[in-house]
Amino acid sequence: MPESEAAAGPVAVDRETLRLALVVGGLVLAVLLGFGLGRLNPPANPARAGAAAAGAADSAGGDHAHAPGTGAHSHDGATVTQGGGDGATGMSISSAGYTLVPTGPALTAGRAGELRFQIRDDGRRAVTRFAVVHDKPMHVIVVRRDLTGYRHLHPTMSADGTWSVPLTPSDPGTWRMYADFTAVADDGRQVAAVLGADLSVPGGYAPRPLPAPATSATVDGFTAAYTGTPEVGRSAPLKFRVTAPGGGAAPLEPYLGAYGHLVALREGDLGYLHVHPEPVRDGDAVTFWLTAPGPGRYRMFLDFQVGGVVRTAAFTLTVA
Ligand SMILES: [Cu+2]
Repeated sequence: MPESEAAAGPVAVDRETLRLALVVGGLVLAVLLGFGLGRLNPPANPARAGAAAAGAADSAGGDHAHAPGTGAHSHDGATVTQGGGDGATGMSISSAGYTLVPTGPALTAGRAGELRFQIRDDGRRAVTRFAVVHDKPMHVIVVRRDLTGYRHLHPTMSADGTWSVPLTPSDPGTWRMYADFTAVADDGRQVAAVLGADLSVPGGYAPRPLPAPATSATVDGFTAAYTGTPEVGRSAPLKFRVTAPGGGAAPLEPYLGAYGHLVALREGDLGYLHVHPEPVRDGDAVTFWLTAPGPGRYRMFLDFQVGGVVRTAAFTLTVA
């Protein structure tokens, strides 16, 4: 697995995790299921386990979206800081003391390249300790600024904290990259952040208009459709169903700790929305809780896995 290198980095932390697992086994198991924060740093003492377990249960309930502008708040006794003033994140290259530093070679449209970057802390040092969230220590989204060309990537980290992943931009233009991660500070504090940076891919840029709003989308014969109406400032459930090419419910497989992964990006500033999945399906529906930070148009990208292949269905959404 490409992630093994990164996951193997914080050896001392893993050992600590193992020790604590004996004390707070149930809690660690709950956290491992993929909601809330990652598994590297469980609470430092059992007294905090109760609060953390309550937090995990809250997440499992699903109604876990954070009110817009909530800012810093607490999960599992660790401080979590979200960037963005209204609940959207990813518009800033620095947030919560961390900075995204692209370090790679320039990218060329249609040519196999590599996306490379570091996350540096407020001491200008490359961060090497990350918590595993939704099965991965680092999630990277790449999209052109017209919201075409979406990619969801999981880079690997070298010992010096440089993350890299192969990337072939399909077309010229300005692309946006997002690094979605939870860093583990020296004192064990976990800080979740989504940082964004632009990447220039030289050549003529012919932006495409956003497709019309729709509640269903077809990819490789699979049709994904959702019900539910996102609202400004309120967490609302969106239920997605995927139909197989031959009809009937597609046999979804777990992907990133759930039966799907959803990212919503806002037209205009490319604000990134955290969307929290329910770990358990409702029949054949996968539920996500989404809070729209404001009115406008968004592009939602649903990753789902069938037969070992991950596909992405994209939807334009208008929030009134
Ligand atoms: Cu990911």
